[in-house]
Amino acid sequence: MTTLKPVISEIWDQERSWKLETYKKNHGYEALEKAWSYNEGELTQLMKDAGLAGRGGAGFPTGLKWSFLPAPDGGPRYLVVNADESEPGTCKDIPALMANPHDLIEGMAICLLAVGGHHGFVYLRGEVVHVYRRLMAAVREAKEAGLIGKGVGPKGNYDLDITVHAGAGAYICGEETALLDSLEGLRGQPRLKPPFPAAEGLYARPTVINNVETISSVPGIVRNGKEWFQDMGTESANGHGFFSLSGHVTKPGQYEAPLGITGRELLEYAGGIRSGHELKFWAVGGSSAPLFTPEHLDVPLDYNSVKQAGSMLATRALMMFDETVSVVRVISRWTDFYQHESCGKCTPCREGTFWMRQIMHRLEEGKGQPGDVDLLYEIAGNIQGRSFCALGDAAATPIKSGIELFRGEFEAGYTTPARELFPHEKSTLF
Ligand code: L3W
Ligand code: SF4
Repeated sequence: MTTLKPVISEIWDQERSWKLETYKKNHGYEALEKAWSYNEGELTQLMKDAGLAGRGGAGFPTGLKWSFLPAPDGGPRYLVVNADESEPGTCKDIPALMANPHDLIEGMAICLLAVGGHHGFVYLRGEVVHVYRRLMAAVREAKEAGLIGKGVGPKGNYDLDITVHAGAGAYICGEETALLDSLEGLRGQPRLKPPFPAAEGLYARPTVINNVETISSVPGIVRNGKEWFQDMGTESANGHGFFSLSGHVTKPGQYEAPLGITGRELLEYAGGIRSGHELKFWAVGGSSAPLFTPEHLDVPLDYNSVKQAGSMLATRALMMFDETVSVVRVISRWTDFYQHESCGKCTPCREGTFWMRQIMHRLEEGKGQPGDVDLLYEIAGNIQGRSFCALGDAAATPIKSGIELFRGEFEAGYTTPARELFPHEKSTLF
């Protein structure tokens, strides 16, 4: 049985874990102190050697991303932290920011040193006002302690500023280039890539964009060394990560563990499926990835293994559904979400999510028309690979996967409402 590995969450159950005092008592800011003595390029190399990959969904190698920044030209270079967490089921960054904001601040300071930047931004989901306040208070504490601010570091000559920016609650602003537009005060819509943000990001300057969990993983690596990180995980995926369990599990929550832990092991830590019920299907990487069934419970949850098994590790948001749940109703709610959040820039996603939503609603209400399931599958297939950003694909993926796995349930929607087929559905999810 794989042992859980609390790293970012190690101090979460300590009293006032979010305070600088608590963080410092638990080795907080020791990594930053160490980082000041690294030569140019060494911190980036350390991330490459450790094998840290982006924890926001794509799993892109972090050190490689940092190394993409062009050589300094005297102008500003930025770090932007993506804290716009809003994918259904994804709930790791917000608790991490609430319980341990200094881990992120320390990681940001180290990343800025690594890339020769002086200004970091946190783009935070707008609805979480309590997190905004906590993060602002933590930045203030770090400034007052002289850890960041003007003229910090052993020579007192390095400026390290952090700005916390609250978005306005649009899922698309979690897409990195839409986030940059939003941060610049524009309407948040994805930009054409390339140029990638590493070359032309915020205010058209070289910019590193990483997820909260990615940057919060940096201090541990600097403090404990690359071997410590390499020793966790599998051959293709090093280190620790959050696995967010929700749905019909006995103890939902965040489980920080080495990558490669299985769904079965996580389920055991979470007390199993609620008493008297059994697992029907589950989402492994939030609502954007193909669904898994009980037969996937032993797949090691690392990038390659999950891909080989036909899904995506993505945000490691495991949503577990028991036999009382209608797959049509679940996917219908996700489709509502994607249609609502579609930014409207490209036709396949703007129109396609609207059509898919109409058909999903018909099937859910038992008012489907003959041929609807094939039509739905075809529309989803036409959106995939033809949308401007990942949101279009994300909307289409669970629909295709749901039909492939549970076609009979979709076709039952020609005659029978889902609520009649699943009268005992008891869920806190809807
Ligand atoms: C420079 C190159 N940079 C790639 C950078 C790129 C980005 C990173 C990965 O989306 C995924 C998405 C969602 N020169 C580069 C380069 N880069 N080639 O590498 O890029 P990409 O486009 O693969 O991913 P992304 O845009 O960062 C993230 C999936 O995550 N997802 C997300 C869910 C939601 C949340 C949330 O609510 N917090 O994360 C779920 O599946 O679909 O595939 O930085 O610039 N040649
Ligand atoms: Fe906007 Fe959807 Fe097109 Fe992305 S795929 S650019 S969210 S309309």
